[in-house]
Amino acid sequence: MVEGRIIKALSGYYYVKPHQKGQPTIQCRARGIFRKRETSPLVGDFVMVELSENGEGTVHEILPRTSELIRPPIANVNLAVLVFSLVEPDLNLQLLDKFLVHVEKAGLDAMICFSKYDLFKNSKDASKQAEAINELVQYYESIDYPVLLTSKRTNEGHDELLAHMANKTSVFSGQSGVGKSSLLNAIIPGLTLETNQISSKLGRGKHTTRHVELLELSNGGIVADTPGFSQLDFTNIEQEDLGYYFSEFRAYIPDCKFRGCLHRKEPKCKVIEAKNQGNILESRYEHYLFFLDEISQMKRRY
Ligand SMILES: Nc1nc2c(ncn2[C@@H]2O[C@H](COP(=O)(O)OP(=O)(O)OP(=O)(O)O)[C@@H](O)[C@H]2O)c(=O)[nH]1
Ligand SMILES: [Mg+2]
Ligand SMILES: [Zn+2]
Repeated sequence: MVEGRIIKALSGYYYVKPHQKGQPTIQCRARGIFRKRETSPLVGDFVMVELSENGEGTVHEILPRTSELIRPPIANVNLAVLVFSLVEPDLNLQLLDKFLVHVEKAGLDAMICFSKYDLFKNSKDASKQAEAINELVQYYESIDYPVLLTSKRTNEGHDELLAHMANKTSVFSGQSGVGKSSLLNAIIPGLTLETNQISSKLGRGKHTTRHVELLELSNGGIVADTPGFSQLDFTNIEQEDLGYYFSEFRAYIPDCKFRGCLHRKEPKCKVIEAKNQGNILESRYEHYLFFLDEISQMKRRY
């Protein structure tokens, strides 16, 4: 048996890089038993591989995971880098807050890259919006999510981004077309991931990246490029728990008058008070209410 890490999954094959230096990557199938147990190997998994005579292998065992994300599908990452473009496609704060809920639930650290900063600065209402963007950066930083303004053109934010990813496994996630692969190409010398213009008619990306793949950084970090997506649901989150995944709500929740307070209209709700006093960002609170409804509607459907 060879021990290694799945660095790529594509068309039913898993590509395993052995831990032992200098050994070539092994193309593997998974054992049928995984399907029956309803777990399947994920990129990022540490696995035991059985070699067959033709040089291919079989993923025999998945070693215990330290973390796991369903979207994008990946295991054993420490840091989620949420890439959200300021323009083209337009900044989608609701999706950003949704990602953050999932990342909190999975117990990962998160940071935010507001990408295409060069395009934003050249856009016609940049001066009008600069203040709003600045406030967003400060707010998310204040709740412990580092924020960078990045551009593949000007290299802004690249050194800081690399520093955050040193000696960790990170995953780039965000909608199609926000520039995940472009940013990776810009920060990793020699890398040529495929990228594609966004559709001018629809204003969104064309789902260029189709698989998850781990890439090595020269600072001991490993980073995954992933396919963009915009659908993300809450199948595994209860209404009562949602507030805890909004990290800045946590400090207020124990002081709400009612146990099980959903911070909707309840009297003496400390979360609502904090929002009214300007300590919780209005858009974060609105997204919280929106997600609460989404969860209750999903429950009714099942
Ligand atoms: N001006 C400018 N264009 C950018 C920047 N980053 C990405 N782009 C462009 O945006 C388009 C989409 O970039 P991709 O890197 O393919 O986006 P992606 O997030 O990997 O998209 P998927 O693989 O579909 O999820 C390409 O045409 C890029 O050249 C940037 O910082 N500035
Ligand atoms: Mg891509
Ligand atoms: Zn409350």
